[in-house]
Amino acid sequence: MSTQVFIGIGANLGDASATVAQAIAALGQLPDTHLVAQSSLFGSAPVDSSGDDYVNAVAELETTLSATALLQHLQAVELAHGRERPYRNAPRTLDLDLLLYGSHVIVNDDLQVPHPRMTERAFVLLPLLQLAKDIHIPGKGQAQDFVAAVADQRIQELSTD
Ligand code: PH2
Ligand code: MG
Ligand code: MG
Repeated sequence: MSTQVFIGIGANLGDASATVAQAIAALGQLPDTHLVAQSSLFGSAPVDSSGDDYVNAVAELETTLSATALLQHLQAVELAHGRERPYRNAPRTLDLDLLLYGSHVIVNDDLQVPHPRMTERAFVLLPLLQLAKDIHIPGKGQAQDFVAAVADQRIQELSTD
C-alpha cells in the first residue's frame, strides 16, 4: 500500500529557484516513490528567519517508504545540496520538510508529522492548497481554514510550472 505524502521545499541561498526545481526532480527519483504533482514556485519573505526571500514549493508523492526511511532520503538530498545547520532557522540552500504522511500522526525524537508549524505559514499552506484544496491536517482541521490567519505574510507565485 502506498501513502500520499506532501513535502515542503524551501531555499534562500544561492540560485534558490534552480535548487527547488532540482529538489523536486530528486524527489521523483527516490526509491519506491512517485512524484504525483508539484506546486508552482512561490517567493516568500523569511518567517522567523533572515536573509533573502525564500523560494518555496510543495511536492505530492506516493511512496511505500516508511516515514523514517523517507526522512533519511530527504536529509540526504538536503546534504547533497550543501545544507548546513549552523543554527535554528538559519538561511539554507535547501530545506525539505515532511508535512503530511497520509493521515498519520507521528511524534518521535526525529520527526513530527503533521509538521508542527505548517498551519502558521503561508509558504506552506498556499502551495499545498494548490495541489489539494480539500486536504485535512490530522489533529488540526481543513488546511484552507488557516489561510486567513496568515494573510499578512508576504508571498507571491513565481511560476505556473
Ligand atoms: N523556513 C523556515 C523558517 N522560515 N520562511 C520562508 N519564507 N520560507 C521557508 O521555507 C522558511 C521560512 C524553517 O524551515
Ligand atoms: Mg522548514
Ligand atoms: Mg526542515
